[in-house]
Amino acid sequence: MNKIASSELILNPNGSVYHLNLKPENVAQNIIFVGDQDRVPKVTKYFDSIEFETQKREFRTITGVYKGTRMSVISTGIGPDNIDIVMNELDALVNIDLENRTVKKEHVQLNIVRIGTSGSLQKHIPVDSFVLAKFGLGFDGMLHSYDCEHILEADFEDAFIKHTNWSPRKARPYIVKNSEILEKKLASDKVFIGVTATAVGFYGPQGRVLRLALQDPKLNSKIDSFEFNGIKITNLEMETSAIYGLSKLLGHNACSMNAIIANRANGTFSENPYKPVEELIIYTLNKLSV
Ligand code: R1P
Repeated sequence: MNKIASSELILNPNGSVYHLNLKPENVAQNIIFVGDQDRVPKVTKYFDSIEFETQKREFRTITGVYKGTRMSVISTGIGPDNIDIVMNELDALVNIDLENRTVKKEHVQLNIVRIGTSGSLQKHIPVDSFVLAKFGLGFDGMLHSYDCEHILEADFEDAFIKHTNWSPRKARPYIVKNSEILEKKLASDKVFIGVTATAVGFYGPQGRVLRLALQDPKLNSKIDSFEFNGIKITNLEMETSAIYGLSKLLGHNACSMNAIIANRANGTFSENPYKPVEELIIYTLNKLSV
């Protein structure tokens, strides 16, 4: 078996993985990702018991038990570049023997659910509602660093590229499906099911203009009007496509839930953005523990 060099899989002196600061025994099989490190205790305050807590940079983890289910809540910070770190290190914790630096024979499959915040792109999806992503649509290009074509929805991508006249100077948009098992657990009539687009920045990459002109000022309205087999793009944030792509490649289940705090189509922002996030936390925890 090939050993993974210490320059490739970096461990801290106590044997924990480099950025997440975690050892294998510190993580549960059920994982909740949040963006904001301060959102981690907002989830775990509902836990019956807490067994472990750590933080390094923006990566904060609390592991405990909610209604009999062991869960780890991990903050990913902002953006797909961070997701690359979190997903690879998390997978290493369960699927690589860190002492021998070899891939384990038995594959462990994680269940990963994001509880995030996002902007709606459709007028009919209002602020304070929830969106579950059936697909992640990545504008970030991160996934293209991996051998990934076999997991992508090529026809869907081609139609999107054609509809938006996507600039070849930007990374090719990629589309990855969620885990149907997790979607079944998390869906209800309280949740819009849609396509979550993931941008690689907050301002220009999401069509926001402060002082800089955009490469394509009409991009957001082209995204709004795009439809493929009756499916529309519902919302925009900065992590879902990267989570879906790496989860699929690494053999994990993933589903992304977002509280809509802004509506980009009608220019509204939630009067109290903490409220839908709190409600989404409670909703998701209860669905996951059934
Ligand atoms: C931008 O403000 C951040 O908020 C959204 C975006 O995806 C990005 O991470 O999600 P979180 O609230 O989960 O961080």
